[in-house]
Amino acid sequence: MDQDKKYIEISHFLLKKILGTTFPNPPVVSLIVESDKNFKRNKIISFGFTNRGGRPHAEEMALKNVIFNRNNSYTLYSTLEPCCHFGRSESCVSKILKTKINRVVYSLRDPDKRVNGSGESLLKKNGIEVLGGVMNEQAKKFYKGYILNRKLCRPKVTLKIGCSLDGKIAFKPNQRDKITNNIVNKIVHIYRSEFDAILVGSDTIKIDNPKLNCRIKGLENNSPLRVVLSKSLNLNLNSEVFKNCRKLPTIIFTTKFNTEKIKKLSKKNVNVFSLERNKFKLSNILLKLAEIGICNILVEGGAKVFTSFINENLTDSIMIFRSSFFIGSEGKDLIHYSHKEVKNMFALKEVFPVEDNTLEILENKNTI
Ligand code: AOF
Ligand code: ZN
Repeated sequence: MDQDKKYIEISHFLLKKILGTTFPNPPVVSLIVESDKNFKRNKIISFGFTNRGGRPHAEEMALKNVIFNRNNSYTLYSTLEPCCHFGRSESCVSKILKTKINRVVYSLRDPDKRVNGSGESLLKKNGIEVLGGVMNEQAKKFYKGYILNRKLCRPKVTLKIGCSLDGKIAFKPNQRDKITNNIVNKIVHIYRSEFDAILVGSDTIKIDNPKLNCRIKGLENNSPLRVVLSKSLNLNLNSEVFKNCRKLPTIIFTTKFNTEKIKKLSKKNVNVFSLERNKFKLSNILLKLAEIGICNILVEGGAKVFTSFINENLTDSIMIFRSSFFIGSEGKDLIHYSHKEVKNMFALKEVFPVEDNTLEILENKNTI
């Protein structure tokens, strides 16, 4: 039906508003549309989002308080195939079947093994008309992190880089310099709110001492979980990132076990994951993060961490905020790539002006 695309488009528009707010579950938007028997008159009578913490699911929220009229038809639109597993509560399919919904239209088949087409089959078996895959390609863009989590057991990795016109990230090694403008700062904070986690290396903690939260008014509660990589655990316990860890979950990956430092960090509510030296690899770290439900992770530095993500081919997307001045050869380089394939790994997708700076968005040509 013509209107199916229209309502799925509206759901996608609303989906953008809840990205990064539903960890550890995927964000979903659901609409209920009431129609007369000929589908000539149609109106949205309810909508729902996946709530914070991932439950209740969007469909449950949308179905709440709907009053069904015997003479009308009801279509439930959803950005994701409704679930059919008994999870933390009753499944959405089971809830839908208890109502007068006649049709279900969704965008992306749920890649979670427990669903993956079974939601659709169960609805059909019970006499509901189902149309799946509407605007599937657009949905895939929103759900790329979720798809990677469920299919490759790793989150979608985005590098966020601030650099000079000639690609330097500081005027000299081991110092923090402001390179991009103030609007870039605000944009970065808005982006942070859409991610499940931010990751940095220990040098960034030592040199920049960042808070790694979202400080835009109204989005403070959307701050992502913070992840620090530190083999040696040689970190100052008074660093900003170790403040407020009760409210803002903070994880460290290290190769140290049972040290006094770990005890002190645990007291501050920092979660420390200790890995054997030979297991301290980005692939293992990403696997662990995927297991706890992280689908989208923003890597904010520094150069060593960027270099590893690029060289190990674990980067899906790069956001480069570039200033309009050169730093020159004495500046600190962004990345030291180690093999030829890296040269052609990324495609430039979009460029936006940000006053006198630019934002370039690149995507890995080979990720699913
Ligand atoms: C839906 N609507 O709004 C969401 C869905 O831990 P549970 O029991 O909440 O289940 C999580 C799974 O539910 C998740 O992996 C995905 O398959 C699905 N998410 N499904 O019908 C929603 N968030
Ligand atoms: Zn559900």
